[in-house]
Amino acid sequence: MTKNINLDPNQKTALITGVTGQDGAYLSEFLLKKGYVVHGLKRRSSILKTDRIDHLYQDPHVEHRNFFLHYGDMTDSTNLTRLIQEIQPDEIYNLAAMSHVRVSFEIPEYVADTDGIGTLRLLEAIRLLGLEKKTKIYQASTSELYGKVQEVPQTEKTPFYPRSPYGVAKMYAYWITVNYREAYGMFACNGILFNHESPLRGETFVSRKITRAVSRIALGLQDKFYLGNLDAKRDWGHAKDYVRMMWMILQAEEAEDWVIATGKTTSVRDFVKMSFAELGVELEFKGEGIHEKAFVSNIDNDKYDSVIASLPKQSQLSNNDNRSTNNGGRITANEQRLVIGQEVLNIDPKYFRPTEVDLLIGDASKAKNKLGWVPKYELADLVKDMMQSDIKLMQKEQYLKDGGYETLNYFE
Ligand code: NDP
Ligand code: GDR
Repeated sequence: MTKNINLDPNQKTALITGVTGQDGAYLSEFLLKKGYVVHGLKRRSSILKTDRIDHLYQDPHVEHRNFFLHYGDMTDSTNLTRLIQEIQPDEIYNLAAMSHVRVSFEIPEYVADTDGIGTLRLLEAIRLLGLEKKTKIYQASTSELYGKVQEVPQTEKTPFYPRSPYGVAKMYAYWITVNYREAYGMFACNGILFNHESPLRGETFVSRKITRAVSRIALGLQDKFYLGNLDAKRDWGHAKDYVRMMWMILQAEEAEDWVIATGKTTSVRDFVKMSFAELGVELEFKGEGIHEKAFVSNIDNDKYDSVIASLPKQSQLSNNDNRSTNNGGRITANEQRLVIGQEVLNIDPKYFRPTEVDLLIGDASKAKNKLGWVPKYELADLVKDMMQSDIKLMQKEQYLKDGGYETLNYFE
């Protein structure tokens, strides 16, 4: 039995599934600042995977806590029902999901169970426990529902055409949420959120994959990197803006479904260019299709130096780094800098998807007019935030290497 629940009857209580994910971490911070008691559902894993929320962690032996973690899984209805019974939440934010679109083609049945039926399990638990009038629920719906888009831009009324097992599972979750609202009068809402990123974004989503790789290349830790479809266009926002909207959706007068988007779309290729531009580096793209490559075409040395100013003086090359040096395998800060003509990006078809979503751009007029949705971050701010964070992270890696410790990289 969980202790210290609802110490203050005026305090609101929230349950966040997917608390260890990007959005779960930002939402936890946001709700704690608002004075909520926050309960998070985390999966058992063989190593600790709580990096994103470690700064919020509270020692279970301390009294008067306001942040609790519980073991659980979206595939286990007895666990979900018991936790909801114990916690009696005012608000549930269902963020848990296998959220990687490409991976959903590999494990479609698991995705249907977690992302689709998992949502039903939560809704049923609320109903079985007689909490329909007490507990509001937010469902993390997605622009992937639009898939092969039937209209540009996409609104709450645009028909769905999902293009992946992930999108199809989320479509079930979307409609079962609407159905429970209509059938049982529950305050159940879908936030149809377009792509949102941050320094906490998972490393294998394209934005973070790019900012990590560009930072590593700039620091001489890696020569180049590989992507799939550079032509795909996404409506990218900052996760901090989007978790605020999740909360606002549950504070609205009526339970409804909402599109949350910036209304601007950008290609993956341009996201790459913007990330390099943060270092004062311009790229030229040559070739077509799987033969397309990107090369350094210009470097603004002042800008480059200002970003990389705190570089350590020397860095040791790893065994598989084939950049040439003239001092016996060690490179100086000067030699680490990128050179004009350097090939930094190739295409690897393994990152293509069997069915792709080519273009997403959302129209969030309803949220703007009725909820006062005003995002604080532009795409340029987002890219800057992510690049600054990843440069710092990779500098840590460089210090480790310089100290003689082994560092590994994953190319997913
Ligand atoms: P992440 O992938 O970063 O986080 C997903 C979370 O779900 C993690 O905490 C993960 O746990 C947890 N989880 C996965 N499977 C299960 C399971 N079977 N049982 C319990 N927990 C599980 O996603 P985001 O934070 O980016 O996204 C949050 C939600 O919003 C997701 O539902 C996603 O589909 C949706 N969404 C995201 C958008 C985006 O652009 N970020 C846009 C629109 C919708 P673990 O850490 O153990 O893996
Ligand atoms: P997405 O995000 O599929 O939109 O789903 P992702 O960043 O994975 O892909 C965006 C686009 O980039 C293209 N791409 C690559 N993608 C990845 N991951 N890796 C690559 O190497 C690569 N090269 C090109 C993709 O083909 C795609 O077109 C995200 C997730 O957060 C979902 O959970 C969420 O619902 C949607 O956003 C909205």
